[in-house]
Amino acid sequence: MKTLDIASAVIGEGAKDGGCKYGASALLKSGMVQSLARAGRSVQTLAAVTADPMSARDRMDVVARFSREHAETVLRAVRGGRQLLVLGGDHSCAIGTWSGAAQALALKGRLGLIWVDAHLDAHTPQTSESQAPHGMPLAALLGHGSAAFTEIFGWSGKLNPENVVVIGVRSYEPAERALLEALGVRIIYMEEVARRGFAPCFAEAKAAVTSGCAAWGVSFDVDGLDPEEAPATGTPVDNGIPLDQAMAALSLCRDDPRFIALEIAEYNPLKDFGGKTARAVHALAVAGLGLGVPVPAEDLVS
Ligand code: HAR
Ligand code: MN
Ligand code: MN
Ligand code: MN
Repeated sequence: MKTLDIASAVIGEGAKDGGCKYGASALLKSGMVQSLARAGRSVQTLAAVTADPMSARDRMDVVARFSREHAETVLRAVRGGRQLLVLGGDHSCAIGTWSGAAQALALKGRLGLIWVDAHLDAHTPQTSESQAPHGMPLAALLGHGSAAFTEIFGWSGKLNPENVVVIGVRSYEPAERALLEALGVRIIYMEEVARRGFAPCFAEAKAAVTSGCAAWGVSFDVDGLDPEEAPATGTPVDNGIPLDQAMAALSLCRDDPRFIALEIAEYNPLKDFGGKTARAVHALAVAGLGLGVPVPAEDLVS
């Protein structure tokens, strides 16, 4: 079994409410390494990459600089043959995560990605009303938006539309839907998840993103989950994915040597009264990356 590296993406500057900046350190403090170790993984914690404070420069620049540095960390881990857990951070961290992963694969082949989220995250600076960078990472990875986001490592289009599936969506603006539809990205809206169950949708997504790809990963925005089970997130949206279904689905990542990284973003510990959402995040990580029987959320983190 590969060693598991944990990369801390210490960034909240991509969101209006910067509380996600403290997500990674809070998850480590609540025993993420121990949760994964108990699930049979040998874990190595990488030096955290931290975004510059906003006072220094403009929001887009902060995210661009952070993304380049975080992408290098991910590149080294994947090239070194390690599997990765990326702890956000607001979801703009995905720009660096998957740029680094795509660069690591380079000539080996394409990268597939399942994007679990209540949102589409497919804005460009031209279409975003909020101008919030965490609403832009998926567009950037597909080659659309600010060059500072799309051109990391000097090339654009880190993801191919046919190898991306977005699941759990229930809040978006028309322009981002139009972009993804024009590109042909498969979007599984929450109503379809509610009808079919999350695990069958995830299995379909896995088949799509792994076909013809050298490796694949999952970017999991905590707000994809139902806010009753995971309230501590920047922008909660009602009627989300049940935690038990998310755990069952993520266990489909296990034992696939091509599964290179799980990213969990948008956890805001400043809203996590009682640690309920931390428990949910631990459960997701163990479900996706652990060995043996998946551990119920209640048994993780005291
Ligand atoms: N679509 C909205 C915007 O662009 C909100 C998206 C950002 N929120 C997230 N991303 N949590 O998943 O402002
Ligand atoms: Mn998101
Ligand atoms: Mn979201
Ligand atoms: Mn509900």
